[in-house]
Amino acid sequence: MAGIDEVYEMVVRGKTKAVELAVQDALAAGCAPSEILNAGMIRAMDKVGAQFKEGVIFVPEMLMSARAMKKGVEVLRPYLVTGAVGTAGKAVIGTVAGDLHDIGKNLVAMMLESAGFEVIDLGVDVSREKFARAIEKNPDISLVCCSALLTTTLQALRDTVAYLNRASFRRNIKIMVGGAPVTQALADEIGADAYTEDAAECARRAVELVKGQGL
Ligand code: B12
Repeated sequence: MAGIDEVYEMVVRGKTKAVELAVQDALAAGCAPSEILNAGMIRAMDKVGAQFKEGVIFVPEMLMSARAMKKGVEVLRPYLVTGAVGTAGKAVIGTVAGDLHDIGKNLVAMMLESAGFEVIDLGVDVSREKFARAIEKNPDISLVCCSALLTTTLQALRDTVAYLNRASFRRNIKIMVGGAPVTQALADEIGADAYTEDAAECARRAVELVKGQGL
């Protein structure tokens, strides 16, 4: 679909203003918001990642594409977020220590809000202690989501989940983990309650998990 290809191209090239227009055009042409996100923007970030790996582009270009995608998501947000905020429970989310990637984490936060969660977003580079403090301050939190995008920060993910698993509040919360290098096998190994590959599935699973907990 032409509209989505344009979104893809402009994100790859890091053209913030053009992405904004391309997303508006794609919506006006009747493209589904989820398609614009997945086949347009997320596919573009995969291309950008591959180009970085090949040494064709460097960190500044990756950053420009990230900014462009964020702009595109801003335009899409009203079409993706629909739910009544706060009715599914309270969640806390963050990207683990040492990791600055936040696009996927922000999408997860957005989808959780759409599914009715009130979301406390701790941002990026979040220490295990900071996650724990947020839960202690908000005893009504029923869901903790940890994102990790680097193979080098999978250890921080492991440490964070281990730390939360030892805490007295553990039985009141469900822990979800995700991010490109995370797998179901890793999630099982480190003692998280659930892993999903993408943000939309995360929100669906989160609702089930928290309901199952009877909170
Ligand atoms: C954009 C980007 C950056 C930007 C980030 C800007 C930002 N604000 O986020 C910048 C330029 C800062 C950056 C820096 C670096 N990056 Co970078 N980056 C990327 C890139 C191109 C895209 C990431 C992205 O946003 N993807 C799109 C989102 C939507 O996908 P996602 O995050 O995976 O999220 C989805 C799912 O994983 C899931 N999900 C995410 N979180 C969670 C959480 C839960 C609980 C659940 C259930 C699901 C879930 O849902 C999301 C949506 O459906 C990737 C390549 C790639 N394809 O991933 C490389 C990549 C991740 N980066 C890489 C590297 C090496 C780096 C640097 C080390 C480079 C350097 N030499 O400095 C630094 C590290 C900085 C740091 N300390 O974090 C490597 C990692 C390699 C590895 N195996 O570890 C990658 C894979 C590129 C590559 N192919 O080499 N990067």
